[in-house]
Amino acid sequence: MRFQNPVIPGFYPDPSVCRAGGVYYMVHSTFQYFPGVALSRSEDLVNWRPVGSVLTEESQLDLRGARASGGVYAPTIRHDGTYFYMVTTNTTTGKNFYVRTKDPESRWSEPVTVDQDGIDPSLFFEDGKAYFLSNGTDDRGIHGVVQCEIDIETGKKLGPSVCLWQGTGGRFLESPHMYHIGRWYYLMAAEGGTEYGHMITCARAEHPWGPFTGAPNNPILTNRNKAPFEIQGTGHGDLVQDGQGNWYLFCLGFRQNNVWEQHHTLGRETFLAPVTVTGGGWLTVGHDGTMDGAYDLPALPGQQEPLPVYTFDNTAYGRDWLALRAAPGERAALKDGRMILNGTEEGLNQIGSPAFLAIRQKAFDMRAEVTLDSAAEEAGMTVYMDETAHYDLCARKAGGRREVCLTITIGPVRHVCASVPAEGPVRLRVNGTRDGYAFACLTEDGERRLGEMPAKYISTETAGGFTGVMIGLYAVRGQAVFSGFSMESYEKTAH
Ligand code: 6LW
Repeated sequence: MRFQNPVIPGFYPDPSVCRAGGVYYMVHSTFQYFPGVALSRSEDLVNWRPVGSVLTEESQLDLRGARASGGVYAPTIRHDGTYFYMVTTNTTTGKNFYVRTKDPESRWSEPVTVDQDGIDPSLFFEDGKAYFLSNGTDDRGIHGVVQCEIDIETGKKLGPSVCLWQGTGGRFLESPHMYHIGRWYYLMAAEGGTEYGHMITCARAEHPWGPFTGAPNNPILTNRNKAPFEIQGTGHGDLVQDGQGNWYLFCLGFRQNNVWEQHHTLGRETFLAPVTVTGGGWLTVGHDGTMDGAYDLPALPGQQEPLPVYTFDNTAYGRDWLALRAAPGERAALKDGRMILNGTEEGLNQIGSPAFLAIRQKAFDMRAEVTLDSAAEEAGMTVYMDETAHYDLCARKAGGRREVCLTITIGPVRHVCASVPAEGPVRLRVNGTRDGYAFACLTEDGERRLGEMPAKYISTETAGGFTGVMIGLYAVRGQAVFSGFSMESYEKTAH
């Protein structure tokens, strides 16, 4: 099949993948969003269907007080022959923990914590043993890829944490994963930071405790010198083998909104490239150690499917719509083709859990529309990076009348750009392009344009952090009823 990258567009960072019974499952980090850790499923490695979240209960995930891009960092998913395991870090509580289940599409267990520090934990199972890896500090105080053996039933360490490898000298050695392929144990990691210098490096040893030797072709993947090219920041990946013995790499990367401006808004997305094990026993990624925008892989049958038009009928809370920092409870309900939000005192600029549900923006060229019938003091549709960077198209009460306005938050600046009087239900419309967003509302008097805002002020480069732009619906102080939602992609490529 010929496919376009990213295979999973939009805010789906830190991919980790495993195969069991001919089905592939992938997990992604979700930071301050609830429920935590996105779960997707595929039968062909190219078409991925979101199936829900791993950490669905507040007893599994406490995000109270999580700042934007805090909370859940990179997860790993593994199958030991009986159970699926998902291991991750809640950076807000500082704990590394795992949960498990026999059926990943049902409820996962309560968390088991492991007393080894660092982020990006991973598991490696072999011969009845469970190895726990992270980018931490070992029992002698040495920092790097650190490993200990654990009792998988209790999470207790069965021996010391030992530093296995310190990488190739790049900053932020992260995302360690161990694989046993043929004669060698391979340790794959990311270096360079999750920005434009990102890369994947590799080392191998004949034993899971080393000594590890770095690959002669390190970094085995980076797009840092691939220019002009829209795919940047490729790194943090995981390997998986198909039923025919072929190896593939899934990794994160991002698409610059424009080649000559270093901004990206859609977050870190998921990319796929083939992997070759050379005659000398080293791993090579893609054609030349870079990530391409498309590959032709005859070993993968079928066709890449385009993005659907997202509506309230084909989306669900916890799978497509996410809340902030806590289960939405009474604050939000999505049923019978409508979303009802019961606004509290909390607005979008606080580190809290407002009446808010959001879906990932997946294509630059897109249109999102919704009809809003609001009795709330303020309610609307927001193009939302985080609490410091969002553009809100909202209906609100102003001096006894109602109006629709475009309000922006860019860092400390909050500004009402435009407003038009509007009584009764209104249809809100956002058109996105690589350059920015155009905001309009449709009332009985016809279409009223409220203005355009550049994409770059809510990009990762301006707002900071590890997340991507979401299209959110929200309400403050009072009830708002949303209906007729659609989010359509007009991307020229397969996506
Ligand atoms: C993640 C780290 C990284 O834990 O970014 O790109 C951090 N790599 O490995 C947050 O996603």
